[in-house]
Amino acid sequence: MTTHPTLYYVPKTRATRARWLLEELGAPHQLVRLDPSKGETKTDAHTRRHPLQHVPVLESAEGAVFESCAICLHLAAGTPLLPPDGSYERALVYQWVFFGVTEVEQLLGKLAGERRKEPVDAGRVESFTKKLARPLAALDAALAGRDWLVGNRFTVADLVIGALLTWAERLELLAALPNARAFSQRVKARPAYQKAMAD
Ligand SMILES: N[C@@H](CCC(=O)N[C@@H](CS)C(=O)NCC(=O)O)C(=O)O
Repeated sequence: MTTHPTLYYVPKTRATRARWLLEELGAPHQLVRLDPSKGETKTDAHTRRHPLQHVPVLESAEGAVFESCAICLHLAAGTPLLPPDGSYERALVYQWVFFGVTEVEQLLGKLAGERRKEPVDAGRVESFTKKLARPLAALDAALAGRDWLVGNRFTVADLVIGALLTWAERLELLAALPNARAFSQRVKARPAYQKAMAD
């Protein structure tokens, strides 16, 4: 009997990337939704899957893999969502994935955290907003005159950056960035994105 990989996830977190990618691929899989408020990410079983007790984790017969972008790049290998190994386009996919998680994601997380605090520290909010301006403008420029970031078809780069730019849009950071805004609309129109976000 073939066992399909299992994705352990929490809705509307970084696990959504892997959840969304599985929907894009139409790949057979099982989903296990964990509820952190019930301690379900802190169990011994989940700690064996992820040493930091985080999601997502993809588990297959060979073992568990964590880190959302590693899971996405692994699942996309050999599909149109990831250009051929060694190609320039593959390098550009890596470029945007790492750009997303190192230059954008950390700051978005800090800004979102600051905005949730009471009272809000306006100085810190402004500082994170300012730091985000350059990487977000760089993405806006990269998207000028094109629908997708690499090779003008949807790839893992668009999925990772799409998850971040839709988040940036919810934080109202795209007002002056029309290409990024239009990209965010294209991303949100994808049925696989909608399915992954509907949990
Ligand atoms: N760099 C990791 C981040 C994983 C992470 O921080 N996951 C958070 C959700 S965004 C989590 O598991 N939270 C649940 C918990 O802490 O119980 C990735 O991209 O997979």
